[in-house]
Amino acid sequence: MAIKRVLTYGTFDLLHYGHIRLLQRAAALGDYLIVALSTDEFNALKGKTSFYPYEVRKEMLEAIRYVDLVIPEDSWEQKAEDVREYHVDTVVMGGDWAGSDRFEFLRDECELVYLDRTEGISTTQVKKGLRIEDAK
Ligand code: C2G
Repeated sequence: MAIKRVLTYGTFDLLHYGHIRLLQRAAALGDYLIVALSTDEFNALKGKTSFYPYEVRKEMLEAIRYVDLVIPEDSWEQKAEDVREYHVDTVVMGGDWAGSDRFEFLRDECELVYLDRTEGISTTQVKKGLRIEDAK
């Protein structure tokens, strides 16, 4: 039986249980989970500044049992190529991306699944809750 490969994208800054629950459910959809992690440069394109740099965010994701491989996400345009290059069967994202042009075109390349977000937690809330000054 062929290995089912799943791919998801994100910044995963200040890793929290909302991220973990997304990764856990994404991993359950296949046998191998790849996370395309936004680089610091790509975050700048997204208008985001992460508290932790790419290398730290990558290290933390690699420590999660549900994650098999972390690759860099450095452009909006790489997704179709990622799906082909890594023989991905399913792309999974949280529901805040449901119906987005950034992902819907992938339906020609693979299965596309949106999972419910975990309510009550977000990186922004963590920052506010811990009174962390916005990363400069
Ligand atoms: N997430 C979730 N529940 C939360 C917070 C986040 O399910 N409470 C999910 C998001 O829906 C996303 C993943 O966790 O699927 C990573 O969240 P972010 O790091 O905020 O990802 P984002 O900045 O949306 O990056 O090209 C796409 C982008 O890279 C996606």
